Amino acid sequence: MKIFYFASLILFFSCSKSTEENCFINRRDQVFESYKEQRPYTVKQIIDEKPDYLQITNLKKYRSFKEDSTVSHSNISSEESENIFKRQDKEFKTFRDKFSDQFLYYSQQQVGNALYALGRNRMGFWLLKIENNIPKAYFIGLSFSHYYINEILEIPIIKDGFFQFEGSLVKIIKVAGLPGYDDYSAMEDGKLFKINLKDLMKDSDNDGYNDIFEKSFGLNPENKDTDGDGINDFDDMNPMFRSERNKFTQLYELLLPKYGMVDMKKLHYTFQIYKSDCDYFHQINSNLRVLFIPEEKNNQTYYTRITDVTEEDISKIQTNDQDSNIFYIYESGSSFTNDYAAEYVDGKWILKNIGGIVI
Ligand SMILES: [Ca+2]
Ligand SMILES: [Ca+2]
Ligand SMILES: [Ca+2]
Repeated sequence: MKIFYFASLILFFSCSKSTEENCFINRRDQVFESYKEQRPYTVKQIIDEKPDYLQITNLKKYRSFKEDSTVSHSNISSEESENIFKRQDKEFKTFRDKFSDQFLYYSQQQVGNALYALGRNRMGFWLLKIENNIPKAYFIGLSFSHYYINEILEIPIIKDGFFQFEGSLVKIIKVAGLPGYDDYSAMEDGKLFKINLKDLMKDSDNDGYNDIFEKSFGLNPENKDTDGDGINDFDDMNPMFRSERNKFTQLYELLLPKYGMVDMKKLHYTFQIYKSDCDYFHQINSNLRVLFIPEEKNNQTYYTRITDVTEEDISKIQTNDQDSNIFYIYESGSSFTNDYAAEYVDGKWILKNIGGIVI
């Protein structure tokens, strides 16, 4: 009895404290996460931790990473990227019509009634399929921190019930002092990767996202409606957490990126991903799809732990000792930070940009 009481007391304190701790910070404590060099995986580690559904064999003849990756993805000029989009528009018109510009498209193939392609976006690689005019995307769950898929594939991507592609095992080294710059190199070339289509397309709860996607990002593959708010994962703009409306959720909503006229509801495979344990942030009503990654590495999924999928962060909220209506908050990306003072007046936030850095 005593033990039970004690345990529940701890639980009570840890719960009631957590929103405070996870959302607010004292001004002097606010420091940038310092750069930590992470040691890249070895080939053995990649193979040991590879997903069960993935088969890897060695090829005798192959296109190397060096031959295939003539331009690095993170460092192309705007002119080059414009050319890529023009080429994409022409070659992959059917896919762009259905999926819009949610992906970069590679290697399409017609199989019976279905048209397939390999897609890549910020979150990772996908198998795309258009059948009877209906587009579907299946997340592959292979981190680009470990796997490189050739942009030019010389083999059919669909064969004998398998999705197959050639590529390399790679490593990414983040370069200190150059945010957003990744040094990307091959450890072993000449790999053939194969995934059974049945494993890849498995959608246990039939909500429109394959199991691999849901497991990779921490959604529930056995439940159509992970957060139980009555909106299925596929249609939910914030599928992990129930939305609430209060002062601080409103502050976080104000800091979300704006995409103007684009109807983000139609883009089911485009998510903004944030690393945060703050309940108020989790509870936002969002116009764009959001997913959250726990701050502690141990609580993250395997996929998000090894893959850099966050594009920007929004900080905890700093309080002001002198004025309880004024708060400070900042947003940061790989090459910028914006600092704001936020004042809550008559049920509304007034945001003032008070500084920032652009690199
Ligand atoms: Ca599902
Ligand atoms: Ca689900
Ligand atoms: Ca939901």
